[in-house]
Amino acid sequence: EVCVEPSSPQRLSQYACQRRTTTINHNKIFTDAFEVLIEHAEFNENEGRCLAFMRATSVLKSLSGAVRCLWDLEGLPCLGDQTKAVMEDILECGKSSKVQEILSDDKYQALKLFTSVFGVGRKTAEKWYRKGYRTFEEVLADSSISLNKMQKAGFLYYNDILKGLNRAEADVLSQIIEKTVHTIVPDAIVTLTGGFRRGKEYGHDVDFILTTPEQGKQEGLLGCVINKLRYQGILLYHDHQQSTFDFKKLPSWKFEAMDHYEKCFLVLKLKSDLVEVDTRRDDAAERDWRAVRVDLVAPPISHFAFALLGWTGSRQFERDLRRFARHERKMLLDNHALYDKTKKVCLSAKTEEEIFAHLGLEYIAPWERNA
Ligand code: DGT
Ligand code: MG
Repeated sequence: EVCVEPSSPQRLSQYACQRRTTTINHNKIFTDAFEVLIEHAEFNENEGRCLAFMRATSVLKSLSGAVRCLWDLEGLPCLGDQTKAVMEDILECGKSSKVQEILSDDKYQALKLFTSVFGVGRKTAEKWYRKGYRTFEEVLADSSISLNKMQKAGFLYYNDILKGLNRAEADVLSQIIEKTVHTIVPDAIVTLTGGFRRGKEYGHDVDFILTTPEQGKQEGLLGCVINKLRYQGILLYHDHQQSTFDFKKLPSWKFEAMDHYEKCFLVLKLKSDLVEVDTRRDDAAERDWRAVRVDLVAPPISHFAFALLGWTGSRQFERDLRRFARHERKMLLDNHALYDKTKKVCLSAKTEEEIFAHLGLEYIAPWERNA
């Protein structure tokens, strides 16, 4: 039985930026398993294994049907012996013994729990694990541990933030942010980005890009937005990072580093009278709001297209765009610019379409970037 389009395997590119991947995933049973293996490899700093499973996950997400047998994988890129062994296990027993082993591993469970707190990264989680802690109660009871501002907010609003948001809630937030921004700069451009721009139904946060038609006028905008949100009584947490952007610097092809635009990471109150917000919590506290995570990024208009392409994701799509640019085109791409190493020039762009064209890539729409 052929379950994957017969002609597609041979033509499928190894680069996610040459595939169209919607939010419909026919191979969730495999990709969910791989995501555990990816996280486990991340915790153990096994970069190679991590990358191998991320690429395999991305290929499976792009398929137009479910994989029913190993024969279906013939000719597909990025699927090595390791990934095939896990898939074989799942095809035969409905689950992977390797994944089951990780899920019941004490260290994996602790790191997974600790890194689910906003502001807690792998290193901090590892430190707490080494101290012998396995629960939040144990961490919070240790007076020698000093939490930073972000982690304090992370614990305070843990249940709310963990829940994330749906599309309707993201739309309400869009209206709030737009209204607030427009009282400061009436012609400012507010663009929803991240997972919701890719058509996802749920997200862990809502991401926006703010810019102004007049070059440079976006400077100072975020500070004003933060003040207005505070005045509205909906600002629960903010981390405002100033721009460290240098127009003369060449793009960095490394993905993991944050970009240099002015940005802020926020926790806002989403009121339930605005939308049917689910405010139920474990502690059953009576309140009419829920805490949600919002990111705002403010690039100058000259760099808007690069910022938008970079923040729309998915992360794997971004990684492969950069890898494709470097290996196939001798170009350096990041959230700020595209540099042609052969011609020794930066290629400017007003739209995402122009960036794809510079790279000699077919345009891939945001909802097809769920790689
Ligand atoms: P989610 O989890 O539903 O919010 O999903 P996304 O795709 O919205 O993920 P998010 O909000 O973490 O990030 C949105 C995009 O922004 C992501 O696809 C790539 C970009 N981005 C976020 N963090 C970083 C980073 O540390 N470095 C770089 N280069 N890009 C990032
Ligand atoms: Mg997001």
